Amino acid sequence: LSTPSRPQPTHPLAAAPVTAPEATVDGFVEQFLRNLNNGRGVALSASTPNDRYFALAATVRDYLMARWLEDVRRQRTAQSKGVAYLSAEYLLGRQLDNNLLATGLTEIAGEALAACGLDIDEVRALEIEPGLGNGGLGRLAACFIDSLATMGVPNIGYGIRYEYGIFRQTFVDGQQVEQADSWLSLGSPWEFPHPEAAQTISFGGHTETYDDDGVTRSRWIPAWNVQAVPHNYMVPGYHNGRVNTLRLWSAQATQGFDLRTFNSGDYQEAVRAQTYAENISKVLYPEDSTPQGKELRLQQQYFFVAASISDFVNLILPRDFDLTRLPERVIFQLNDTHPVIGVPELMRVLVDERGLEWDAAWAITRECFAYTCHTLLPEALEVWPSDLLGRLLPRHLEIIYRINDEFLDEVRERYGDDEDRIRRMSIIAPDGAVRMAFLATVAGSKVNGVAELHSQLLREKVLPDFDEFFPGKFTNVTNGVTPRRFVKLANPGLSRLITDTIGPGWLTDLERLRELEPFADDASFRQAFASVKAANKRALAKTLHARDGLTVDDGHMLDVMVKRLHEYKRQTLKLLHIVSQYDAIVSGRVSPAEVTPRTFVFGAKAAPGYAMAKRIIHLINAVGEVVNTDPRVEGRLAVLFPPNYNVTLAERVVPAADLSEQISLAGKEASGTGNMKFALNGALTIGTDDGANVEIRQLVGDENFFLFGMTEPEVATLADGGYHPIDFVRADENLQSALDLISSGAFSGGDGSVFEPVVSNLVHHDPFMALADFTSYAAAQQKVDALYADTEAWTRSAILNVARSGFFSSDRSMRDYIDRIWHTPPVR
Ligand code: F58
Repeated sequence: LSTPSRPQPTHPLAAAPVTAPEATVDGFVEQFLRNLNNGRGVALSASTPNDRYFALAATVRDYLMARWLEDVRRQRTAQSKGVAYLSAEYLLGRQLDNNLLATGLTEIAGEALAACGLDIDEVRALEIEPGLGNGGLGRLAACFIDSLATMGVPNIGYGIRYEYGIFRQTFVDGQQVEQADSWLSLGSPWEFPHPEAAQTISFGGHTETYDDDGVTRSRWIPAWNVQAVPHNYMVPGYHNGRVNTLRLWSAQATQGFDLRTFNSGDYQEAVRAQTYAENISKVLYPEDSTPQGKELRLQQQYFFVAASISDFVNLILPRDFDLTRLPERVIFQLNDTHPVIGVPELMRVLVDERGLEWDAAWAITRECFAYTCHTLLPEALEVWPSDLLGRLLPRHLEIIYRINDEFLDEVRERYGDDEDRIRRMSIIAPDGAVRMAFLATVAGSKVNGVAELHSQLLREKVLPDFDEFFPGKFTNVTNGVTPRRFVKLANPGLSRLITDTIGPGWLTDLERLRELEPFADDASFRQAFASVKAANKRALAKTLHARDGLTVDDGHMLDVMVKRLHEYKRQTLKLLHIVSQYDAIVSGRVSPAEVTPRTFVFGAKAAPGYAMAKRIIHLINAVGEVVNTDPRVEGRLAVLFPPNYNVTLAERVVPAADLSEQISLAGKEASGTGNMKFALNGALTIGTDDGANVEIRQLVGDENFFLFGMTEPEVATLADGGYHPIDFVRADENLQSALDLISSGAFSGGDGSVFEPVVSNLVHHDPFMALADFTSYAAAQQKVDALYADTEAWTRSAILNVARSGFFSSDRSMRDYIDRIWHTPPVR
């Protein structure tokens, strides 16, 4: 059948390429007003702030549109390999400023709005950031897609359009209370929904075999399905005219599904079914570091992965594409184990739907996936009970069993009947659960950790059998952060100073920051650098005052710990040190005048079900309340804990910080990425030899980094010999006294029982050895004070941190992925 031919366009405009509005103030004003009038249906004089924000966003979109359409076209016609990044989380942050920056229209937009009698700062303040991620893993995905667009690498990011992102955190009496994050309530100007292009995603049911011309084949007879509606977002490169796509899927009930029930008269049942389907993309799981073994989560994972694979294979590739050549066209990068169900899904598509032989399909699949691991905590490795998998995805479970059988045959061939090893390496655990990290490792062409130390420990401690079995499969790619958002946008003052000093170009070639090194010895540069830092502190003070009514004192060192609240990250270690300093003052051991004035800033969300983490938040707030108001402190110490730490706040806090706290127990933090942002913005790090701290210290130099604590092998030795935290309490009277002060009820109105669970957990268990590292931490903090007292020396170190941190650009991470894992064409 040939499709009936359509009449060809005759109007010259219909055939002309799409063009952008004129990049002038007049052009911008005209487009802005058109969007306000035609897009929002209001006159400027009658517009609300939200109307103006939407019209401004639409205008920026209009400038990007021609490039986007061109890149989408290019991607479809390209013969070369692209990257499909599969991630359950994207912590994007605000879009407006980033997209203005990418187009180079920041100044024009400001002038255009001013010419309309509007203040662009007021308009931009209305944007609600899409918090579609928990923390580092989600933010990393956002940095990576920014870098790929900036480097001109064809990429599509796939994920879930959660209706509710990470919860909004408030404090009530110092305790965390979660509120729903209805980020879409006023609409979302950056997305392009395409309900007409929805994919049908199936679940449940059973499998059966059938005879296909003498060959026995399997097929899946699902029980129910939902629609996956794509929402497209532009991902513009910086000043390069490229725009990639982020495609987030939203779940919608299939019409036929509820209509059947409705026709049979059960309206409520029909609505219930619809709600059930749409729940899939309703809310982001707020767990960090440990996964939730919930059915809905598995539904989410399969939902977005199946939609994404189908999108790529059935829609992006030409219809007649020979799938044996799929590895020449795509690499599916698995952002942790959340998308690993994509492995059996691609097998199902190739074997059941496209009729390929199993072996051929497996060869293709193994080339098309690569897996990034982001953790070292054993409890964080995802497993799915086989009964759950069998109920929700019966065909996938069969496929996983066969993958495992064939893999274990290979293991037997190599090692004989080493049953111990076979049990250790089986994708199916003894209790029948499916170990997703093992499946990813067996299927992936490459497996990478996210910092040198992490990759080493991954090979040696988490997956040693697999490292031995698959030589060359394991590699490292150290994380990075995008300098566009975290230097240029977040720190315009520093960016200007850098450009004035070394010229432009560093923002896409961050190693060029090295050229700043000689200026560390230039007094006038140091002066300029220090005044940028001071201005950033004032800006943060203004933000915190307006946002939360908090006060930041002038002249204080800003000592910052912002990250998810988790015991392994050891916010308690920092808190114990604050308490011990307070204790030293109120007990008269030191006079306030001897204490370096410091403001401690915390930012942290606790997983709603993580009771200990929530108690620690409560304790931080309680300590803050006492320390901040005790006249004996004479204002030398202050503890600030602005609620709801998010990307938007990070962009304010990071450039203002003097000291960056990266104090996890060695061997627990896979990489960290906040650590990189701080170093790039001229904060000095106090940190353990953990994650990417190791590489930061190597690059910036020991003398510009405050190292403390046990190394990973020392941690292992202490654990092996039996760790008794009480021994460390007895050995350090400051520590003992700080713990006693908490136990006495000094921070809980005299009631020592309130924080007893925190204290006793530390003294009796201390699973992350905070007490063992306390003495060393306190000593390192004294060195901090000493250096800070020498302003010139401190500033010199801060400058060297900036100059030597260019390695931590996510552009470099992307180059490493390309060279070591993706083997996509070289970047032009
Ligand atoms: C983080 N993982 C690591 N997981 O903890 C951090 O060291 C690393 O820098 C970062 O990834 C990027 O590589 C992380 O953020 C999660 O948030 C998962 C969310 C879903 C459940 C399991 C944890």
